[in-house]
Amino acid sequence: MGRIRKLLIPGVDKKVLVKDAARLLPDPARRRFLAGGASLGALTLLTGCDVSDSFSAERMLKQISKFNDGVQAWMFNPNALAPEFPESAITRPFPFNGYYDQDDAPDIKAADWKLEVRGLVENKKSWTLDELYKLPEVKQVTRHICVEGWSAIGSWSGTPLRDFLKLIGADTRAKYVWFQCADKDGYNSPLDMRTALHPQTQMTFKFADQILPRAYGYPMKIRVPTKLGFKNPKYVISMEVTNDYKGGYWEDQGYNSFSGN
Ligand SMILES: Nc1nc2c(c(=O)[nH]1)N[C@H]1C(S)=C(S)[C@@H](COP(=O)(O)O)O[C@H]1N2
Ligand SMILES: [Mo]
Repeated sequence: MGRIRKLLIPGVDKKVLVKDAARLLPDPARRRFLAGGASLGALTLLTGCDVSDSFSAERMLKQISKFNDGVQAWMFNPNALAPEFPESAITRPFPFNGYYDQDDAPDIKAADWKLEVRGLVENKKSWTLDELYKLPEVKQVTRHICVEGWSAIGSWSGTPLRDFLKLIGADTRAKYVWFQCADKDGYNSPLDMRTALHPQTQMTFKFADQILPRAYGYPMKIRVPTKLGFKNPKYVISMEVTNDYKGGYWEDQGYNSFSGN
């Protein structure tokens, strides 16, 4: 069953909320927030608050009014690291989210799958899962924030995307890395190169130390803890290094492609 959920905040006027939040932010954070498009997504990422009703909107504004310089640095400094958490903070069960029901998620068999590499790279060879599993593994426990109004802490392991880009001889002066996924009606998302090279941006093969379950993107997702959930493509089948803005599933529906810091 198709199920496209829009950003819904019953009883909350999104424009008023964003305006109030901007007013509460001290300069220079306010100027940067406005220059960055002043989106609800940015506020969600900034506060970690799930705005689903007027109560949580109020809580979000309270959070913002308490901000200190440290929090602002995390939000507005592109080199800042997303906060990491202890394993005890992991949300169980971790939520599934897609634009369809979980039963309709791609069901990929390892033997049929290869990661295709395209565009501005020296080595365009496709990668099997066995080859990718041999790459160095790093674990992160970070918060995933969805614009639809929830957040959860998860544990993801895999290889830093920037190391892989180096390995394949990617032209890192290009503007984007564009990911395509196996979803039946297509899903894709462009990632700006600065974020692709961020130390925590990861080609993920495991969730909570186990092979990535189907629900969370088997066999590979891209984990981007400095961006909102929709900028974390699951079931990835190809990556293309490109200077062209190719759009994305949620980006094409009006969500800011930047969506994070
Ligand atoms: N291929 C694909 N990737 C996707 C999506 C999707 O529908 N298809 N949904 C995005 C959104 S909006 C969110 S919040 C996260 C959800 O990831 P999870 O199911 O691991 O919680 O995946 C993102 N990546
Ligand atoms: Mo999301």
